[in-house]
Amino acid sequence: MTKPAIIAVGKLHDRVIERLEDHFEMLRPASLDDVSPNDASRVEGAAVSGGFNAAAFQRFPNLKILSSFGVGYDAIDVKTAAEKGVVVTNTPDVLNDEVADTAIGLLLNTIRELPRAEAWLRDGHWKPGASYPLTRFSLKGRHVGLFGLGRIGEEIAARLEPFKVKISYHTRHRKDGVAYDYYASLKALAEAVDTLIAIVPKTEQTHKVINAEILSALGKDGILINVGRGWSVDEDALVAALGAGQLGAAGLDVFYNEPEVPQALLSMSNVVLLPHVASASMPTRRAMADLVADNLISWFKNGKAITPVPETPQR
Ligand code: A2R
Repeated sequence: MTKPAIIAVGKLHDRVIERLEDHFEMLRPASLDDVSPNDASRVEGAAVSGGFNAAAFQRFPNLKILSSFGVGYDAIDVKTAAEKGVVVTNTPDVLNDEVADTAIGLLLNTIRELPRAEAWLRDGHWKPGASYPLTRFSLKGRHVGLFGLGRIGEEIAARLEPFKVKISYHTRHRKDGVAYDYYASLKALAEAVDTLIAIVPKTEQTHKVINAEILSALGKDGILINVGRGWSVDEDALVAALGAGQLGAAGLDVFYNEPEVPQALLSMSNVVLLPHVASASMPTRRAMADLVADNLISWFKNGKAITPVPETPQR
C-alpha cells in the first residue's frame, strides 16, 4: 500500500521527521517553490513550524490536515484552511508547565534583578566591602494580574499562589470555579494591580492592547511580564513608559518583530529580555514534536486528530 505523502515545512524538530518517516512518504523541500505540481497534488498532510499562508494552502489541492508546532497558530491562515476543509492542529497543554515555570522565573528575574546581579559578579565587582545594590522591587505583597487565564495562565496562577501574592485576571469571559477577582476590562485590571503577566494569543483583538494607557495604569512601581506574543504590546509606548519612569520594569520573552529587539530596550537596565525561550527545553520541545507527529498519525489511522484548533474541522 502506498503511504500518504506529507510535506515538512519550516525548521522542524528532528523528532517530528523521525516519527513521521515510519508512517508516511516525507517530502522535505527547501522551499515550497521547489515542490512540483505533481508532488503538490499528492500531498495530503503537512507538518509545519512557522507560517502557512493562503497562497501555500492553494498550492496543495488535496491537503487534508496541517499539524503545526507550537500552541499559538497565528501564523497559519486558519480561515483559508476552514474554507478548504483542512483540519489544523496545534500543540497545547504539553508546554503549559514549561511556559508557566519560565514566566515565574522571568517575573523573579525582573523584580529581583538576578541576571544583572550575576553579571555584576562575573564582571568582578564583588570585592570586600562591595555589595550589589538593594533591588528597588520585591515580589512580596504584590497584586498580580493575569491577562489571559487559559491553559498556561492557570498554571502561572497556580505557581503564584505559594508566593502569597494577590491574584486577579482579565479574560473576555469570566471563568467558572475560579476564585481570583475578575475584571471585565484590561484597563480595570491594570488599574487594580501592580504587576501584569500577559499570556494571550495573537488575534485581531489583542493587537497592541498593552498600550500607554495600560502601562500608566500599572504605575511607576508597575511590572509588565509578557510570555504570550509581542503583538499584544505597543513597544514604543513601553519604551517611553520605562524611560520616563512611568512603569517600573518589564520582563519580555516575546517581541513585536522577532528576532528584532528595540535598541532602546537593549540599553535599559530595568528590563529582562529573553529570546522567546518559554517552552524551549529539550523535554518540552520533544513532547511538542511528538504531538505534531501523533496528530498526523492519528488522523490518517483513525480519522481523528488529537488537538484540532477550534476554527477548522474537528476531524
Ligand atoms: O477571552 P477568553 O475568555 O477566551 O480567555 C482567553 C484569553 N483571551 C483574551 N482575554 C482578553 N481579551 C482577549 N481579546 C482575549 N483573547 C483570548 O487568553 C484565555 O483565557 C487565554 C488563552 O488561553 P488558551 O487558548 O488556553 O491558550 P494557552 O494555551 O494558555 O496559550 C496562550 C498563548 C498562545 O496562543 C501563544 O500565543 C502563547 O500563549 O504561547
